[in-house]
Amino acid sequence: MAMKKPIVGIIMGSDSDLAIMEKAAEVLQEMGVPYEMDISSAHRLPDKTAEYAKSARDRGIEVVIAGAGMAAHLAGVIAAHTTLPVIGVPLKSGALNGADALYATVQMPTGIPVATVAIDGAKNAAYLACSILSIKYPEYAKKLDVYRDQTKKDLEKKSARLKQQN
Ligand code: RP5
Repeated sequence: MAMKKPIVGIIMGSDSDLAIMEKAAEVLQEMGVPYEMDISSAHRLPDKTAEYAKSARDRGIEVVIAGAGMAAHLAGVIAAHTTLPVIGVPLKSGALNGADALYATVQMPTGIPVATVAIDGAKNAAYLACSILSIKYPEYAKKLDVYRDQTKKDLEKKSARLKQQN
């Protein structure tokens, strides 16, 4: 997608993570946040992962969203190499259905935090990125307000419909 200079970096451990991580991209697109997307792996591409994280701030990235499954060290390794906010998305894959990725992503040592969302919570990772960015860019605060207002109206409509039926 052609867009302004990216301020959010979406990164994932494998192309098999794309179907879920694309949902973060869709939310950022809706919110008008320029982003970049790439594949790297803490284990299979350790040098690329370190370089990605080390160069992120200088490249203009302000928030990183990192998704990985199983022994999910991607978000943590990125957080080790940058002081930018890193949001981790544990992905459901393998025999343990994402519980392994959740623990690996969330249980970071003091001083190297990863803001971890739910298993497969790529959309919430993007909304959280917008919240972080809204401190600097008021337009994203406005877009989040519009989104939440719409969610509220939709649920009120559903509630009214249910009451009518009963
Ligand atoms: C992790 O292992 C990836 O993030 C992916 O979720 C999982 C499986 O990767 P593939 O074997 O499908 O490449 O590193």
